[in-house]
Amino acid sequence: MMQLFYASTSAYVRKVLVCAQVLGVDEAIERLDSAAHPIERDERIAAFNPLAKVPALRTESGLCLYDSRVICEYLNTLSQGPLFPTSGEARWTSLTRQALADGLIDAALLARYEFSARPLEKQWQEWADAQLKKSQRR
Ligand SMILES: N[C@@H](CCC(=O)N[C@@H](CS)C(=O)NCC(=O)O)C(=O)O
Repeated sequence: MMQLFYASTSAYVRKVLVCAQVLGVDEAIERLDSAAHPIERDERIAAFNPLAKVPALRTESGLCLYDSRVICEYLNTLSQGPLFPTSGEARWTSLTRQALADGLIDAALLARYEFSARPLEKQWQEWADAQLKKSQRR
């Protein structure tokens, strides 16, 4: 059984789990509880990933993989799936699409942290608005 440090609020974790479901390997992933936070380090995750971020996956052979990009490619390889073609333009297109998805999540997360992780006097509305606009632009 693979083990995944999991958080229901993490869009990166959701991306990994959507890939796992599409690839038919989600049943082989045990979800481990965690409390990733940019200030309060969760040592349970840090034992897998020195950045202490989720998602982090331990494979059946004991390899610790992060971040979500690496995990998604790994799952794809496991099931010889169609999500990441191994060569040619199709590969670069799929990796670029993933970079776009990650960029949208990065922007949304920065906006969220601005208000959930920073003390009130350090919050910057313009910064959060600019991040959120990234996820609304075409
Ligand atoms: N590039 C990473 C980003 C992961 C990430 O930032 N995860 C957040 C949760 S959504 C986290 O663990 N934050 C804790 C921290 O910043 O230390 C990925 O794609 O997996």
